[in-house]
Amino acid sequence: MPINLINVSNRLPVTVGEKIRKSSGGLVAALGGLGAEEYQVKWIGWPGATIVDPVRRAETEEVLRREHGCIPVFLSDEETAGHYEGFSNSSIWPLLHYMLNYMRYDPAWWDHYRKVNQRFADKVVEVAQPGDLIWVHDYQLMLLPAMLHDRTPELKIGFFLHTPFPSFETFRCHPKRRELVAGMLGADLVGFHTFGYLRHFRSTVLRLLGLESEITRIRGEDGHVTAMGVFPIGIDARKFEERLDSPEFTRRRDELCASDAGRRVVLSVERMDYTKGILHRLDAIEHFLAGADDRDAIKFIFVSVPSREEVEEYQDLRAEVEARVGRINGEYATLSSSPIRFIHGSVNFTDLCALYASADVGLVTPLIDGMNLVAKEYIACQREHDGVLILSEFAGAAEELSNALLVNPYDSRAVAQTLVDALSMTKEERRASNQAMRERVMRYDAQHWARVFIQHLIATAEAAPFASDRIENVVAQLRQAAGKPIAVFIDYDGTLREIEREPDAAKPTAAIYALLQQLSDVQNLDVTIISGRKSSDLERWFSGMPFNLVAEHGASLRRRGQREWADMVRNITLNWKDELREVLHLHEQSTPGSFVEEKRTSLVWHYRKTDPEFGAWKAHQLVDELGALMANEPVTIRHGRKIVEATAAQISKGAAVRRLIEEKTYAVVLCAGDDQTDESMFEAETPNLISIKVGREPSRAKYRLRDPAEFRKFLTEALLETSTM
Ligand code: GDG
Repeated sequence: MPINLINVSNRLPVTVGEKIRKSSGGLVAALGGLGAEEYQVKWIGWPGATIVDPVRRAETEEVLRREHGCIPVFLSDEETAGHYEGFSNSSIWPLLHYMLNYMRYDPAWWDHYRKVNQRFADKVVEVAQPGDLIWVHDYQLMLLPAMLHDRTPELKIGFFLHTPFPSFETFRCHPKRRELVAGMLGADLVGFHTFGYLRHFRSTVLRLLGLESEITRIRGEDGHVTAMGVFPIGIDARKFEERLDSPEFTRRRDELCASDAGRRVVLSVERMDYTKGILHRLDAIEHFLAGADDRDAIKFIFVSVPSREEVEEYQDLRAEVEARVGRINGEYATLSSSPIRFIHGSVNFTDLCALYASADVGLVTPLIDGMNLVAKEYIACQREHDGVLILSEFAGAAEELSNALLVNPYDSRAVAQTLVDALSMTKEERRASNQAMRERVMRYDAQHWARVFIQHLIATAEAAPFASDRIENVVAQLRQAAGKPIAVFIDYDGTLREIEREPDAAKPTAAIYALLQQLSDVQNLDVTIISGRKSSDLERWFSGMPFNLVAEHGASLRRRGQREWADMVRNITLNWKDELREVLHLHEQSTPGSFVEEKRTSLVWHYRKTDPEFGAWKAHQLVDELGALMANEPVTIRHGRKIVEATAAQISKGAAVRRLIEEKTYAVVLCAGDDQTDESMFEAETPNLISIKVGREPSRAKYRLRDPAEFRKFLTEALLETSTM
């Protein structure tokens, strides 16, 4: 059975005009080459034209679906202006490329961006069937993964960013920085071209959202795991190879060689974009020409494909580039030639191959570039002629094409000198450096890239099942027990109440008090609030309630109706605390913002307010240190949410539950919790146990609810309603 893949990108791989035209490009090639027996690919995206008439829309939609496997998201002119030209290309594109001087922001663009992402989400939800894979592309759709995940958590969602991801210091400048990264985290897998971008993303997520991560995994507050990976995109190698074999290629290449006979040709191909370093390159060319003995011996060819012409910065760039080219040509032209042949337009694919193949030097000097396919394509076309690639070290491709002559594009004199060096390399030198690069470029092509990404997406952990579809079982079990004693153990933070950044802020809300009040009215229900908090917190919030209170993960108990707290475990050994306290205080001193909290049976080092990266690193260090130090002591060391906690090993919530349920015969024992410390409750060996995990982390619990809100709803429905029967 083929796997259904829904590919979601801003643009469909076709453009609707008078006729429907297929577009080419890396993505189309990558997915086109996947093989129909393996994958059934559908596309969702904007069709490239505004169609207002509903009849024409319906007709176009039908043709696109039937003949091209494409599902259009129709947008109005206003929407594309706000979403694409505005927010995508004038706000996030410069941000992601470190070009804050070009970054603009308009709240109306943001509204359009959100709305258009929402429109895409509607379409995906409408089209997707259970088991489909969803692959979302690029910076125009950064909110889409979270929108989809919130609506349909069982969908497998991949997100690939084709641009760089900048450092936190840059990313933090955007007014919607948090929303954008949170949007990406809705995906099950997020892919980047290089490890550098992945590293920046992790550090940004940590600093903006406070979420610590492993190198390839981030777990959100709700337990959802986003895997991350490095997937350098490749070119459509087969298409290049085939064209290089064709007679029309040979003819065009020979024509080009003949027209520039006696000259060395230096080629640059790119979209007209300020990230591509065109003006800096013109500086380098001026330096080169100023020092050149024979200006007729060299020709620079620029293919500058018109791009984003609605955006002001692009219009300005074009004007400036054209003026500079004019000036250089005026200054350095001879009677027989002028140095730069500038094409503001695109060339057909055969001509592109012929240009690549005949150019002595490929001069690819973006100031920054996610990958840069032109560099790889130039190498692919060096099958017979051994040209030299000069490549910016700031292109993602530089990591793979390390045999190229790597340059800093901002250093125009050095680029000019590298050009001199390139032109004086021997054939053997050129061959030797190109061979390994060409093998790599041809092997790790676009299809390989897509296949690897999809395999990783399939391999991401299965989405955890939710109890909501099995809740009837619990309700039925409770119904059967109606009238008989039921024990209910409820963890507080993250289970009954949402987690807050500041623990003191997580006070019970009026709705929670109302719910607890209702629970306390239910006959035969023994409720215990069981928490890692200190007894004083529990007393402050729940002293008026007819519940048992268990504090410090099961260390002490205040029975319903009593005022005194009692130890739940006899003979707790606590003499390890002195040594441990000292270590924690040393850590507190060396980690600004951290502090030590002392509970009766445990010690906790909190690092929520530290520099997040430094704090996380120190926490790992502390866990290792304490593990070694306390190896022979009855102490459990736990790395929790922004805390490292050492607790007397005899104490656990599970032990507390066991003790309380021994005292009476219960028809049902219901335990609910959200974190690692609650797992011991789920192991209680009682045949009538109902264990409920709140959140998405792996758990031994039999049932699962998404978040505290869902848990409260469950309590209302399951306990209150069954009790009134
Ligand atoms: C983004 C990221 C990342 C160009 N001129 C002609 C022409 N082209 C084709 C090239 C190449 C493509 O356009 C340009 O791709 P790049 O990768 O160089 O750059 P972006 O357009 O900025 O792409 C980039 C990429 O996404 C993929 O993830 O590498 O970093 O910015 O394929 O061949 N094709 C034809 N005539 C032209 O005149 N036929």
